Amino acid sequence: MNPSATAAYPSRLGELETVELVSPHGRATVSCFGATVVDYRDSDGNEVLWLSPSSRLDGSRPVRGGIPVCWPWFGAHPSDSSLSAHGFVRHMTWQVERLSHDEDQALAVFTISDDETTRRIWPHAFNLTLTVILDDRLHLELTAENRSDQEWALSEALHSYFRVEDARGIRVDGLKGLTYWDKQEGGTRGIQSDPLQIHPPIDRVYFQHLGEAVINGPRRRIHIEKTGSASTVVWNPGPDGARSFDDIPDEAWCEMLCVETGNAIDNRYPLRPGERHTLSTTIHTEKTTGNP
Ligand code: TA6
Repeated sequence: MNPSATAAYPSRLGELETVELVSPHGRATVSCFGATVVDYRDSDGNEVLWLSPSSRLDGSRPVRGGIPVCWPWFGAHPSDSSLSAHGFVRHMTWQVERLSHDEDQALAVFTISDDETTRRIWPHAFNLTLTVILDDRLHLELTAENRSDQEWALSEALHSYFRVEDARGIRVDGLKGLTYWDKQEGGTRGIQSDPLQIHPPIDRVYFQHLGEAVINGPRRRIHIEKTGSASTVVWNPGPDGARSFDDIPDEAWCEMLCVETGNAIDNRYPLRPGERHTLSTTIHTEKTTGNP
């Protein structure tokens, strides 16, 4: 257990500049490239997030793993297939605006706003802030501000990759009864009749999910709470899918599960000039004994 909290910058992971947050209950590392949390460990030093061993760590590509920020669109761009999936801010370097800590909590604020490069991709004035707070939990708050004179339609996600012992057969609680859009099944829709049991591959967007999701592992539960989010995305590429990603080792697919906090497809929402919206997630682990 760390004596007290600290927030240090810059440190490095590969070629990426990072911020190190330490609290008495754990530690977290955030890359300025993409404002991506690349590591989060609980008080016993156990990894909560999964980072691909073959992720690029040189800014040439978004980080594969951790919590990439998908904004201002989730998935494929709604009308322009030449634009990259999941928006552009995970491909860019954010500013470190503020670091602070007290006895128990460490905090870092990252910002990115429009410039010539972003306006070539997306012709709008905006400001985006990611606040990362580490105390006995990890909290992320993504606040978007519409600084333009037009209304936008937004979709987004905090695309969290969780480390699991084995994704096969793991149960995710909180999604029962919800309607989902199934990318794996060509965009068909279904209703989650029972608690979700993971049988990779899976790639679904659950709609109108406003509450907590819980990943039940053999030795721990991972709790994912949220606000400002109506969608939860569940993804694991499975063995065949993993082979199509050159930054995911062939056998690594079973040690990760994405349970993402966002607003996507049916939950896309308008942001009017001058308006702000905050999407947040809070993650903590709970040790369990015996069968999940
Ligand atoms: O969030 C799930 C998903 O949209 C999957 O369809 C899969 O493409 C994954 O994201 C990874 O996307 P990326 O653009 O990071 O390769």
